[in-house]
Amino acid sequence: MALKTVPTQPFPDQKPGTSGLRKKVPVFRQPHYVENFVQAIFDTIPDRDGETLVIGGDGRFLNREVVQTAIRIAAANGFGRVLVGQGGLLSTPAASCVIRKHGAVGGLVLSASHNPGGPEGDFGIKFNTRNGGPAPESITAAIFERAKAITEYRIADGPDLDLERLGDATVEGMTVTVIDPVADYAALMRELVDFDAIRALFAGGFRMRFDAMSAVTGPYARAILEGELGAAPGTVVNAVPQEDFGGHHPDPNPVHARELFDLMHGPDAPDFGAASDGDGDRNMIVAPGLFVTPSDSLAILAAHAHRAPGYAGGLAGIARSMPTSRAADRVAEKLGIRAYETPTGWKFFGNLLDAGLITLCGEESAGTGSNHVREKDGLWAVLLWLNILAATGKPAQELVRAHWAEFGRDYYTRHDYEEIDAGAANRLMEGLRARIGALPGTKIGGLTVEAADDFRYVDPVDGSVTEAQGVRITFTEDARIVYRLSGTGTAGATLRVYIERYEAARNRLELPVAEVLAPVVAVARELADIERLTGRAEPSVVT
Ligand code: VG1
Ligand code: CO
Repeated sequence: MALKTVPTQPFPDQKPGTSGLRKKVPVFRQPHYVENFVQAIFDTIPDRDGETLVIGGDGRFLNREVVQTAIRIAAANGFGRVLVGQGGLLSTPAASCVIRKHGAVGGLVLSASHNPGGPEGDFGIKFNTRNGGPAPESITAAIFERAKAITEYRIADGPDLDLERLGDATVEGMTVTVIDPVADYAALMRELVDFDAIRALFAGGFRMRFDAMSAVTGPYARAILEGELGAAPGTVVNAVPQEDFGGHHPDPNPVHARELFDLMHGPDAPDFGAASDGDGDRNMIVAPGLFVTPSDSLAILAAHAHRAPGYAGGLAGIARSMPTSRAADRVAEKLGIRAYETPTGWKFFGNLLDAGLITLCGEESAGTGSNHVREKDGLWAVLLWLNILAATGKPAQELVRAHWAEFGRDYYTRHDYEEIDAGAANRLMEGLRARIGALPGTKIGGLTVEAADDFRYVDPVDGSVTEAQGVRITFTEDARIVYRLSGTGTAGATLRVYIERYEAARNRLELPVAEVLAPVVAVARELADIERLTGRAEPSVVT
């Protein structure tokens, strides 16, 4: 084996988005593409000498190959040790946990999350820093700058490492330790939630279905739910990670987790249904006959978190991404703690968590998390739900209804217009931005605009400013519309339109979502002139 320096030319498109660099697999398979980006990441870690690096991914196509490449580049860049999940697997929250527990300088998480996999699907590389969280904007910008200027990378030569055998190996003087991907994570869960109470719940006949969507959470959910907590064998379905997720989008929402959704709405519904995404950081919660919106789930977890040992001391504060409904704010108000509103993407929660300003946070896109790691955590959310169900003795659907009765209900839907022309998408957003000043006070489709702005975030911890994070329009009728462009897509542009309306009257808590939101949806389409500008009469996905 030897170390070598390989001359290379930069790729202009290695700009990390909402969550890492995401591209189609054939893009990543171009010669030097992965090597350039990994070297660019390492170049932004000046203090890496002798340090530990964590590597793992969600098991999708290219995962193993890129793990091997990343280990070789790490060995040529001065790292002292690499911790890699067995088989190259680590869920995103588990990677965060391992980075923190072992004092690593950072980690590479190989995933395109909820995007489809396989040879023609998507691949992604995320970089997490010492606190276990996604690299903040300042670092992702530095990585992009570096990638645009790169002229060479350093790499070790040699055979592939056996990723199946647990334990140590050496690559050019660097130790590589293959670890059980589940062990550290499971140990952390035991500290946070009451495993005995959940065990008693399952022993009492509680039935659950967890759909791992053929993605990385399968082994975690099997080991913890079925192995430790005594859920019936077969509780976890689609539990074996597959390189193409069985051909599906591993996105836990009512559209892509249809089977679970239908089961939970059928006559044989178990007591609780849940699913997670490609890399295990998202969760979907479904009660019998009742889909729990991620925004509501965050609020309900916040209201009841004190019932779990990890949160018995109460919450410091709660944060939600801007497009997430305001349900969590209502809970924060009742608890007398602060609510923060951040741009979309988990990286914006890191400073708030590190500074101890918040304990829980979440996003409308099915992400919920806490200060236990610095990523959203799908299985953790499910375990906290189970802990709360065990502690209250109430069925999930009852808990949700009690929550609405106390706080009112935030009816919510998201319309995605996927793979639209990027130029058209930008024109649409620019058109909205241009009208922001004139909108307040105008009446459209029976609603009156109260305020309109383009969300600008000033980080309360370090003062950094992030501009243009989405156009939000609130109406005096307690409704809100948010428009923003996705930062995780890999083809064209995706317009996301977030639509919500708050109802507090007792007789308005159980209405069909589509009916309550229909007037707001109509206004959302008209205001942005969606059909004329994008050529789409209907969204491609409604969740
Ligand atoms: C989407 C979601 C966002 C989430 C991000 C990463 O981003 O809207 O809430 O943080 O995906 O999630 P965008 O820019 O496409 O709207 V995951 O599970 O990909 O790591
Ligand atoms: Co994800």
